[in-house]
Amino acid sequence: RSGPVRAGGVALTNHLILAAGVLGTTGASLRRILRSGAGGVVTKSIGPSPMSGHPGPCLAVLEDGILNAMGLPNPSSEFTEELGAVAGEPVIASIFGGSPEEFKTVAGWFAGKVSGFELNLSCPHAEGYGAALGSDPSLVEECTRAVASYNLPTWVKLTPNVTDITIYGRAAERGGATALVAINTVKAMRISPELRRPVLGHGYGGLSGNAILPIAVRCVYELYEACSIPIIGCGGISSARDVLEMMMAGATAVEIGSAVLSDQQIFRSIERELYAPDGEDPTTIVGCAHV
Ligand code: RRO
Repeated sequence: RSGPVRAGGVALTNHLILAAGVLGTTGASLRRILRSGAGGVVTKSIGPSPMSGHPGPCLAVLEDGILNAMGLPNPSSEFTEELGAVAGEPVIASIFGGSPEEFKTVAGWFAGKVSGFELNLSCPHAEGYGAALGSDPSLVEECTRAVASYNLPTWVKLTPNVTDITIYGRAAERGGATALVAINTVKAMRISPELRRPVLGHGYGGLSGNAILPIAVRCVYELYEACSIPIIGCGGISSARDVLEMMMAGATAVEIGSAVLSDQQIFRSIERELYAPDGEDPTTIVGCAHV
């Protein structure tokens, strides 16, 4: 089955969403992922002015995950031109800024063109953006309030790189968030002994993929216990079993990122397994998520 699903005010065609940053830089790639079985898609994060990203290498494939320090590369307001290709589809704009005012400006470019917003308050390697704001509860609340003023679905993506993620979940909830997304990447580093330097040009970066699934499940569970808005689980999901695990932790829907890079048909295969004709609806099996 892939019927209508609601998550944090957004109407999706199933519970499986493309995570921000992965293949979300053009309208054509977003449309291709929607056609390949995704119930919704999140764009690459867009900010107040164009950025070219950090010096390379920006991405390293590890045994159990991916380490990146892309550096928020994005074309800023010009990206809205890509949205014609996915008009009327479940598209969520990932946005970032350095202040509540900048968040509001960027959200304004997308209002009326997307199904909702996902505030990126969680990039681990973005000076002045991302987790720099997302680890200050009052800034989380103010940025959320600025974007929620458009009265569109407003999801807030949280960083795991804090001692108590529930403080930030509750701050976003106070600011008017309609859902929490947990988690962004885990701050991490690898060094090449042969090259005698970090594998990434930036030094440290953000870890995604299978290695971070247990951290993401723990964060979703803690947020589910502490907050009353829906939670979108994100981090290391690559199978229908992982989706069910996230739902048992309290997720209403899930986002899939790294796994899409090695298998562009992953949405279709997870969808087939999750909604097998002889299987039960996963939400009724789990039956615990906030709606
Ligand atoms: O572009 C990036 O370097 C990046 C972002 Br905006 C983010 O939110 N998380 C991440 O791991 N990388």
